[in-house]
Amino acid sequence: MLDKVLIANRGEIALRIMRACKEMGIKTVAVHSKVDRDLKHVKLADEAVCIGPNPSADSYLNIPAIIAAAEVSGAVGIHPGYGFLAENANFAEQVEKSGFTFIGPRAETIRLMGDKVSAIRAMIEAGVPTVPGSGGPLTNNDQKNLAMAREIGYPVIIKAAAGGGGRGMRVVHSEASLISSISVTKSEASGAFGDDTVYMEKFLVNPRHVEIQVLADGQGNALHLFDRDCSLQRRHQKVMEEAPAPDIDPEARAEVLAACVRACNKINYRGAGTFEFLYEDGRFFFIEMNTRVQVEHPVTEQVTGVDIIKEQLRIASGEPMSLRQEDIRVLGHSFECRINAEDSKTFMPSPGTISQFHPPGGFGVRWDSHIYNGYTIPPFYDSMIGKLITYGENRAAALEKMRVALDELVIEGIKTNTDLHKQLVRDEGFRAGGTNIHYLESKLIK
Ligand code: MV4
Repeated sequence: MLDKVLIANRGEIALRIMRACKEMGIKTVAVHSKVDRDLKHVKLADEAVCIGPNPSADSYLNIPAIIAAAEVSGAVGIHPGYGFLAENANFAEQVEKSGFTFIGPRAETIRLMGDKVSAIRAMIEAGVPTVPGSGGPLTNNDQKNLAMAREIGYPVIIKAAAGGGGRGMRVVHSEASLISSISVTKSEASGAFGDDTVYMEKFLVNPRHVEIQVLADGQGNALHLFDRDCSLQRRHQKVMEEAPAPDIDPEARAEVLAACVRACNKINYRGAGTFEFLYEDGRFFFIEMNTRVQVEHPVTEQVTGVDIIKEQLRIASGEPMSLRQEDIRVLGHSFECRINAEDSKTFMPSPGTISQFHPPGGFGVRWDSHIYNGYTIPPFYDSMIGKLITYGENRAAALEKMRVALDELVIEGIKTNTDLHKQLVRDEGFRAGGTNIHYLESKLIK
């Protein structure tokens, strides 16, 4: 087992990783920016190293500083968490070349999935269902592109190969705007990512966002931990997630789960990963793969009983998978509300000092957060300050748990989005289950 792990992240996920390390007897090294010396996990770490000034670019994205901190502290492994350097193939490569263990997939796999065109190609080869589309980069041949869109059928969507997560994409509703949309998406992609490669897909009008969690040991053993629904989002930021995804066609689910495991084995995937799908009219369509642990991993942990972070640490230690697919079952239902320090009307970040804090509790209630009474949320980073997770024997029970837990949560001194969640758990449409990716934004406009 890894002896000492450096956690190259901050906030709730750094604390989550630290707890798993401590339970496994792994020593921990926290790295932090100047302002982050008061973070809860920094105080709890065996060692802490300041890696630079407050802007992420100078600290949490500073590869030489992080590798130097691993060297001086004697860490053997580096866990990237999510965001920051988690899906940076060059970072993974430099970590390994410096003699440390990157707690995640091989750099080559991160690169394969970071390029959305090569990711889709790999999925097609593995028999994972993808959205009808170009299946490769668009050429500069206007006539060919027009013919392709006509064949696929409008609306289509043009996406940047280097994009993902909603960045660098444009919907095209008719032939008249196809060619100009391709060139605008290309020049935006060139500016944003330094790569103007774009591809085309049929635009699905009312899909749900359903994703599948996988674990693989890189030694030929891959398994899935079933699915999550992450359709409730605003501007590509997820707001509330649940596991399992409600009201999914059982045959389509069984097929797609098996296909994801097949794909992991085909590319010799190592670590935790997530296959993102759009789900519409009872069918799954692959769009992207995330090669990291995700914010919403706790809902899967609640319904499967598998500690995903501990599994990441075991896999990185070189242990073969101890879990067996046939032992993994979904029992009950789980929700996660992302609690953000933001204005409930304008969604503007609301950093500041927490003057009163009372977390909710009780059977089936989990609070994953680094905040404490008197903690000051700095203005430099993401505004998510905690995740409230509930578990119940079925969807309705987990939702009632969430209603009560949200009413118990007290955070004063800053603005939070707690009221939005309180409205959502009482919303008839959401309570019925299975709402699509447009539901939250259409509700908010009213
Ligand atoms: C799509 C789509 C419809 N059709 N692709 C947005 C984020 C990125 N991961 C992919 N996204 C989408 N791709 C096709 N072919 C609609 C979206 C989309 C979306 C997807 C998941 C969750 C929320 C979304 C909100 C708007 C658009």
